[in-house]
Amino acid sequence: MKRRLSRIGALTAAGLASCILATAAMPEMARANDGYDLWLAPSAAGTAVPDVKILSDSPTLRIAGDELRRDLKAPALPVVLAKADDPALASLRLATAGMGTEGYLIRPATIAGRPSLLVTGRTDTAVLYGAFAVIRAQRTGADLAQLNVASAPKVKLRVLNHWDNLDGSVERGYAGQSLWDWWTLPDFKDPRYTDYARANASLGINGVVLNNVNAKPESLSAAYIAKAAALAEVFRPWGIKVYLSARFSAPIELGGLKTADPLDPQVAAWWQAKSAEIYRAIPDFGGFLVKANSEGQPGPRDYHRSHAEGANMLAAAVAPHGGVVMWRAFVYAETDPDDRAKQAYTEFRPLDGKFADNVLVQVKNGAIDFQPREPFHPLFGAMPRTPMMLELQITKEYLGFATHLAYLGPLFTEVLDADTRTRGKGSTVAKVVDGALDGHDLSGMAGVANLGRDRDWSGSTFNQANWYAFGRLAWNPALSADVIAREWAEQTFGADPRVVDAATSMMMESREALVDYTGPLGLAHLMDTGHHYGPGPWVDDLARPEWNPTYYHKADRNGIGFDRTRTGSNAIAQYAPAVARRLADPRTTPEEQLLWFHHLPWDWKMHSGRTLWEQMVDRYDRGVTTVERMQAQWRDVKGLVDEERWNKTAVYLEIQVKEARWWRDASLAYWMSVNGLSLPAGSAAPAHELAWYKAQRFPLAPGQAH
Ligand code: GCW
Repeated sequence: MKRRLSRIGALTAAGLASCILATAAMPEMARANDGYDLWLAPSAAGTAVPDVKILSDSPTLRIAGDELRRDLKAPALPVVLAKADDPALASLRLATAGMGTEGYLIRPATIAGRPSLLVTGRTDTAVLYGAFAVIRAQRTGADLAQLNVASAPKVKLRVLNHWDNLDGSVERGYAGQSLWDWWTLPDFKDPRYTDYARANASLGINGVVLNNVNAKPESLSAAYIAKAAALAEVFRPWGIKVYLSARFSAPIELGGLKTADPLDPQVAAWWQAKSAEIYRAIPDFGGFLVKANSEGQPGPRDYHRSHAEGANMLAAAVAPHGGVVMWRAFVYAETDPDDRAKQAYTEFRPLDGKFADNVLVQVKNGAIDFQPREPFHPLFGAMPRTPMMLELQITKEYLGFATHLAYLGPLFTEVLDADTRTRGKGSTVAKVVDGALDGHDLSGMAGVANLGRDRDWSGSTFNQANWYAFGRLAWNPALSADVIAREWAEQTFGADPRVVDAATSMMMESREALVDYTGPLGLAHLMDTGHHYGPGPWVDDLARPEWNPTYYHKADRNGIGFDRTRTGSNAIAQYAPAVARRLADPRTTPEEQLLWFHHLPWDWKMHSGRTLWEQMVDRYDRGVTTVERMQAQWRDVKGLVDEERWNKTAVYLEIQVKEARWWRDASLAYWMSVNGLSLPAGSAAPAHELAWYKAQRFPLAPGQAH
């Protein structure tokens, strides 16, 4: 049964109906559920096949129809799927102007004399998105007969970045091997590729970068282009474009040229020919993602050319075919003694206005690297003439891998809602990213995928919510994290309010708990080397200064924190004056970012009246108790969630409780060794000596190159 459900994309309608009937006969919770079907698991209650009509035929509309037939409990009204320019809709005089090419409209309408629920949009893909919106509405309790929704995506490119290597490993991946079986492609198209596309389309994700930004030149070879083309073919009817990460030195490695200098005509010609070759195989190829001059990757700086010169050369190669270049701003160098948090801004800001029209600069949410909490990146709002693409990390490299429950909705919305103040109040990162603030048509959001071949795709049920939240926010950055959490929980676990309430509440506290037990009050980058999993605030011996946790916390006997004000690195000057003014003073800096911006004495008085040290300890303790509470909430829903998913989650929560204590204890043992203070009354001593924590090693932890 499990297998049949999971391969549902390949089933015929008749097979489906019998499958659903058989399922419906069993008590809901007795069914094993390995999570493969994500938030799209067929609802058991649907017995009668709904009346769904497709007015014009296309592979995408057929898919949309199948999805509705599969999922809908027969609604009171027949559902009609049609493109907005279908002659049958002419008398409705639909207002399609604001829909763009991907927006949908769902509303009751009389079509061919029959009262119906109309799902329409200007393109097939828009109608498909509408069909998924109907399914979502039903699963979250809406009355379909009353449905009247118009929705268009705010962000144009809604893209997953796979850090998948050609050997099947995934950099920072914690859900098994890569989904792409490069070896058997292009011949074998695993049905799972279709299921993957379906899940993405249900969220409106419309692009996929197939390979790691630490790219191998071979990914652009003829053999791999053919493999990428096979995936593109599977994804196309789901409205998904394929992109590739490009290695900047590929003209040397693949093309046999002596240089990859972007101003060398032979180099430009090589990329033009390569792009033409790709477009012959993949006519709707999206374009290139590039990590250049970052962490050892080659780039234009190797030839004393700017990032703009590098990006524009590639942009010219894909422009005739309608492609884009997503050029990452994640750059920092050990040769630059300046604060790492400042380096990307220093390098990129002067290039504003110099990028070609089809280039987006892709910027991580914060200036360091996907930490559990970072202030928003100062580049947002600082390059008004350049489309700024937001890069979020869905995979939890620094947030407990697959095992810790950390719902990232609040992290994502925290950055989207942050006010850059670059054009006065309300200049939020969301408005920079969706192009509204500075008037860009081209806009994008990228999420580093948390996907692999684990049956549940993401390594845990709750990690699926992070994929879900990314997709929903890329469609509409104004959605709130808790609305998304609830909506996901309802579709994933069913409508029982006890389960939905528990799951939503656990999710909404989880990220803050993780911040508390790993690095409260603005501390960051305290993890151990290589694997980035457990604590290592003591690490101070790595080759590059800015790889050491001690570089970030600067703790000594007198105090802790990174002074980024005028007396320190003055990184705050990279923010708009209104923001910088607030951050200049520790009293007006948000306490959760305090030690990111300030170096303060251990006895600094916090707003609570506690000393900084007391407050830190309190936060570590709060982190642990919150996870214990999450565990108790999950225990309360035992028997209300299928056993398979309940058990795995319960065990993962046990791991998380154990490891939250480990993080807390190791961190406190280290801070005490530095500041010579003791723990406030009532706070338990660490379970081990500091030396024990320092001795822990995890050379084989997943997600690293071995
Ligand atoms: O977060 C760091 C990771 C690297 C990653 C890099 C990047 C793909 O530790 O594994 O490389 O960022 O974003 O380029």
